[in-house]
Amino acid sequence: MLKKKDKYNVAIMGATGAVGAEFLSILEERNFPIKELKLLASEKSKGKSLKFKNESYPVEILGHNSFKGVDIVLSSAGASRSLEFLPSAVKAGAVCVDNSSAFRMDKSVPLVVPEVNPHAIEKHKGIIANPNCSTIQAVVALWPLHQAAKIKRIVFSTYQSVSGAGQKKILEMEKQVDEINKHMDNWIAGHHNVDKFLIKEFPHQIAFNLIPQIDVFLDNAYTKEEMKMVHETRKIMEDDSIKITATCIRVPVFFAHSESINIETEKKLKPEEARKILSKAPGVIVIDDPANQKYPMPLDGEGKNEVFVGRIREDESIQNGLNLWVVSDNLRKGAALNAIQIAELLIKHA
Ligand code: NAP
Ligand code: 3JM
Repeated sequence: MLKKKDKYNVAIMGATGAVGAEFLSILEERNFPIKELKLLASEKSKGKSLKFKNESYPVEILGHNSFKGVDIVLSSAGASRSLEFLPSAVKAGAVCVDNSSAFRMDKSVPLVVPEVNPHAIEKHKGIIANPNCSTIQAVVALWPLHQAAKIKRIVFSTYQSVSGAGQKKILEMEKQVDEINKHMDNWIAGHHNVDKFLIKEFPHQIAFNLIPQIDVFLDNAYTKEEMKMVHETRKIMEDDSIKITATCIRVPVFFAHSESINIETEKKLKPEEARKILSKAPGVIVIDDPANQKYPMPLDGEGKNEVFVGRIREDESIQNGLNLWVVSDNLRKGAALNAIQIAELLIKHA
């Protein structure tokens, strides 16, 4: 349990990563009540320091003894590091908000999106899980519609940016684009493949391509990312009866994930009603003016905190169906911002 204080000792696990950078930027932006800030990463970051509020903070190597005196841990150093180190943080008395998939489906761990199920944090035993980036932006948009018309079935198709896979993947796409730009005069089919040595992080070339695989394949032929969306959505919306299927695609976009979402509802919901509900929903901005070619795009979502929804229209193939297009910055609402909002809820309830 977090004890009420004016300011808190905060540790960031994975501070040097893509999510870590957003943690620092959002903590500063929201003037989070920090007393002491501890930045944790791997051996590789030994000697590095990072800026926070114009001050330089040294990066420390993560260990089981890193958590003495820490009140809140914001963790984004991968699932295996969360499994290994968060129990030590809890033992030391810290409350942890974990960005990885390690504990999300654990029945004793709340999985929280503050706009949807803030009450769930109350039952925490030291760890609160932050959902997957694609799940977060989806449920922020779907929850108000579920409350109005009860969603029976969801079909997710995602278009996920490379930043969702970490800094090395961002750099890999940059290098591949650079390489292809060298041969810009050769705009004929068959000339847009990069050398094999430029493909290390993703299973295939990502520049000027799409990869229909995010995370590993499971026995049911879905990827783990796809099944994360299925299970996490049901847990957050507290409704195991919703039928869900997902296809997750990596696209050559640097920041912000986009999703085409098809829903079937119990009650009829007209597109104009859905638009009205969503325009009042917390954390949502509706951009839906097809006559003027206005709809959300990843470049609009980049660096923003909201979930943008557009292309709201009837699914004419069924009785009660809607299609939506949902865009959000995967490193902000999809990761760091949601985790910080959870920490703010913890403080409010302390
Ligand atoms: P990233 O850019 O690759 O950064 C990884 C971070 O983890 C770095 O700070 C790295 O430190 C640190 N790290 C790696 N191995 C470590 C070790 N053995 N000990 C201590 N620190 C270690 O990845 P990212 O995009 O920031 O994502 C980090 C994690 O956050 C992901 O693996 C995932 O679990 C989670 N994530 C969640 C969401 C979400 O949807 N909620 C979105 C993205 C990521 P060094 O720099 O020292 O190597
Ligand atoms: C997003 O080290 C790991 O296994 C992390 C893999 C990962 C995850 C995850 O499973 O935690 C990379 C990117 C996620 C996530 O949010 O689920």
